Amino acid sequence: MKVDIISIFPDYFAPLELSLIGKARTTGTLDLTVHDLRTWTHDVHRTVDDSPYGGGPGMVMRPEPWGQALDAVAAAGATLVVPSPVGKPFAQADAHELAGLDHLIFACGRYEGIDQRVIDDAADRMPVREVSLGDYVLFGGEVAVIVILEAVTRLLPGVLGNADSLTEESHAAGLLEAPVYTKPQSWRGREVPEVLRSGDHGRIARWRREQSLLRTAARRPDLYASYPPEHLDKKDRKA
Ligand code: 6GU
Repeated sequence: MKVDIISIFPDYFAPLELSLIGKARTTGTLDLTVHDLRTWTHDVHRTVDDSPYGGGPGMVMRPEPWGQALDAVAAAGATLVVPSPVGKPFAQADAHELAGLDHLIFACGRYEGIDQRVIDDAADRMPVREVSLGDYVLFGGEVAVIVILEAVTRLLPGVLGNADSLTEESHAAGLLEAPVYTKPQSWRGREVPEVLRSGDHGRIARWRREQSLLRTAARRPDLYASYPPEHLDKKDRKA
């Protein structure tokens, strides 16, 4: 997958050299380029912002550098992703959709956002997705891009060593995971649940399923309520 990120803070993306995203880049699974938006400014101050039409606080990103940046980076088949608190909430289903695309361009807004005409103009040429991470406001899209890229990269073929991880995840889709434990068996007087040490794979699967349902009902009543009833089996209802 090809990814281009455009930002006025390219240094924000240093962590994308690390860990599994770094490895995906080394192996060629992820072809990632970070661009400095100021490359496409032409004044001595390399200005990217100006005051908003209509008045109000803060500054708005000017359209000219963004237009040139997107002209330079966009190729046929690219999808533009614009992180923004006014976007559609980003969820695992969106991560799966993005992971199926060949070329993503991330446009990182700062200040009060990017001049709307940039998004409208891009939408004439390519699919555009404005996405939000949740109901709070960040300084800019940079951290959101790191979050989205992490969610997408782990879904690319070959990135997760253990293919079972994704299979299990899709089986548990829409529910929170059960608690997990490792050695030692006893720690600060707390024991690992007996069932997990039983070696009885049927019992273990049933216990995890029950814990998932209990956790989801208690912590995420919204998710629990929208869980498709046909995904509940007879044993779930008993539990
Ligand atoms: Cl994606 N961007 C910004 N700037 N703020 C946010 C956000 C994104 N999601 C929640 N708040």
